[in-house]
Amino acid sequence: MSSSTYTLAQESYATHGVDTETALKTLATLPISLHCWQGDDVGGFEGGGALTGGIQATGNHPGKARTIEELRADLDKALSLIPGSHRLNLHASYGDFDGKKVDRNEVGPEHFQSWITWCKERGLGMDFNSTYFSHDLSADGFTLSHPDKAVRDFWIDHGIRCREIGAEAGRQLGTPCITNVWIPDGYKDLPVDRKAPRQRLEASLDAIFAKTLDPAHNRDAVECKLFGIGSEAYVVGSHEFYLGYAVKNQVLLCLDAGHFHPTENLSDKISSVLQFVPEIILHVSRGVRWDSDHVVLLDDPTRAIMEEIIRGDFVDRTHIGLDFFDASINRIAAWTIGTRNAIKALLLALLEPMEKLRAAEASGDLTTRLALLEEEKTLPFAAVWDEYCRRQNVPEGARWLEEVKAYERDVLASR
Ligand code: RNT
Ligand code: ZN
Repeated sequence: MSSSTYTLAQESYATHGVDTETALKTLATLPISLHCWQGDDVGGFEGGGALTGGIQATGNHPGKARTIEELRADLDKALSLIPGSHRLNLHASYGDFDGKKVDRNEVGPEHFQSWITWCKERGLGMDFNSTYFSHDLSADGFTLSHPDKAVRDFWIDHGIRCREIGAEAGRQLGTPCITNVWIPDGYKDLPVDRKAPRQRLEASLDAIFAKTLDPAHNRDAVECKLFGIGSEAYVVGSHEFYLGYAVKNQVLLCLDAGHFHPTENLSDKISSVLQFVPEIILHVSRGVRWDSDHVVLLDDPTRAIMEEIIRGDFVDRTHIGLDFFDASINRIAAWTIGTRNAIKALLLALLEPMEKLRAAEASGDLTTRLALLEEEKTLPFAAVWDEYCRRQNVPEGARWLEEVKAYERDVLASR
């Protein structure tokens, strides 16, 4: 769509009291943390085996990144199609290990220096995740809550080292690294002792977080979950567990859109949680019947999440990350579709006629509130989105797809 179409759209929004220029300016300041693991089906570079921990990347689309160079090239391609300045979200299993065996309790900033430099060259911030799955010592389904102290200690060491990596990345990049803890711990079938693993998990987390790090460099997050494949009956790190832990210790809570009962919405949780924890991180994702990590759509749940962040003025306390992994389609397209959709949802939220909506609600005019919420859905959003893409020098509309197809032909096909 042309710039003159944008001018018409601008006028149309203005009649609703919305300034599209302000929306575009704000949008450009909101980073999304792109998860490295969409690029290789959560494989990582340890040369290891299968993905475990109750998460699954299904599909077999050709061209999966097999090396750090390939993953970086693919990320560069995706980033060139996504408007705005963003962040890279790394997992500890994605270190630059140079073909050597580096166990999880041995990872350090040196294994991530080339990633930090890569981010710096591109003006990206970095976020980090400790990797508590796809490992011999997580094979029986327990890590930080394991009954065997030796196993727990191994994973505690991993957690401590990951925070140090995060802090070093944050220091060098000049923006805090959010280091997230998600563990797969749980039982497929009914436990008789739900208490002891949770007590052990709390003690393990306390040990990991014992050292105070500068929040300008590293901030800690814990990710709650309802169930996983193989942990249907009991998840040690449940919602209540981590909410309690985050409130008590004032660490960040990570809310993943696929981690709740299918009839629950993440969006409703944001304002409750932020009343009691300092900040949150989001894993914007899409569960289809289960925590299936489908590519993010521009759907109502995603829109509602972004609306909450904007309406609640939570931008400064919310770190938006993505968490999906689809191996059945072009992986770069998956990144591009999901990230562009998250950004579109943010833009839609920024384009709401908030003054009018607030006034209607405050005066008890709930008729007007509903009417305006429905009317905003058919405002000329596409023209504003295309204008944003143009200003950010990325393809408008579906033109990015041609570039992905060309990359598939020229690069991915020969892998
Ligand atoms: C698993 C969690 C977790 C993982 C990533 C790979 O259910 O959502 O965030 O998806 O760490
Ligand atoms: Zn997640």
